[in-house]
Amino acid sequence: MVLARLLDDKMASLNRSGKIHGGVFLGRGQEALSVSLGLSLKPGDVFAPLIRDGAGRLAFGETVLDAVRTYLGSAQGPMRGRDGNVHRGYPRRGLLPMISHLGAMISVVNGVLIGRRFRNITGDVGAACIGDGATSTGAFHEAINQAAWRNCHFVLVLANNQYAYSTPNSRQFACENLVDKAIGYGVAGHEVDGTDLAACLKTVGLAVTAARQGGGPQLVVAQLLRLCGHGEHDDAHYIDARLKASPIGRIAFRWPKNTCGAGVGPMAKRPVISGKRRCSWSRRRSPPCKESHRPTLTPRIGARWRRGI
Ligand SMILES: Cc1ncc(C[n+]2csc(CCOP(=O)(O)OP(=O)(O)O)c2C)c(N)n1
Ligand SMILES: [Mg+2]
Repeated sequence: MVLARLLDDKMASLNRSGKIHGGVFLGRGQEALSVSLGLSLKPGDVFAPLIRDGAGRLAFGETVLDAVRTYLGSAQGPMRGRDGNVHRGYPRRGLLPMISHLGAMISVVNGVLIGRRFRNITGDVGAACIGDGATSTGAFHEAINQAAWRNCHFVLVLANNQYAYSTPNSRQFACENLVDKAIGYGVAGHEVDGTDLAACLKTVGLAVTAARQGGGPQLVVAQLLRLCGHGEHDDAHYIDARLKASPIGRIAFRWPKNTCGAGVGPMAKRPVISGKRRCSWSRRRSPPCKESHRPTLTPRIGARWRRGI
């Protein structure tokens, strides 16, 4: 975790000094979850990390040199200088190069696992990482559904870092807790404090073991906070400076409700973390799908809604 954080800091500094061109995307605050997944997988397993999974990559066996060489566009890097940052990978070693952050890798991992099954190779686990934002995409829905009915040896690790770019969870989805989605797809759901390394190692380890033993797909939802912007081009002004300066962001979930965080009960329900009070918009918000509960519709669209157009 420390190595991953140091590497992230170095990449950010190289970016600021103009040595790295293009985007730099960091995993500050997400290391415990990411490293737990990397450590829980074995050689032969398939791992599809995302832009915030530097720690998991290192734990799975990627070298610091490969990461730095890719960012610097070196011909000696794994992508031979043809990719600038986070799309690097080694398919033969089970570390898949990512396509998109928004759920695209789930079906890729499904494909690898199903392909192996056709060749009678079983016992391997496939793992993909996504963020809260990805759960609103069709790619997520289609792929988790496919993994479920195919009963893939699959672990989907969801880093709920409270934002997709600058959009807080309260404006992304209406469900109370993302782990509730597991039951709708018929997969096992686990919830964990993503700022607690011991808890992450235990929960992710259990999920990987369950998937390996044929227990079907496992969804692990971790509550944590992105301690930086979406990329280094984003100063994350919408996140409280005290939280960004904290080492792992845990205080975000310890602050009393309706001040700056949501408080960690069993798990924080809807932590909208910003300098402001917990978003009044989310408290005023009504359950979806009822005509009378559509306060945000303009009168014109509201009329159309009522006419069913
Ligand atoms: C299909 C698609 N649409 C949009 C994007 C642009 N995009 C990249 S990351 C991102 C937000 C992701 O948020 P989240 O899933 O919460 O992950 P986080 O960045 O918080 O780790 C968006 C909109 C994309 N990569 N692919
Ligand atoms: Mg997010």
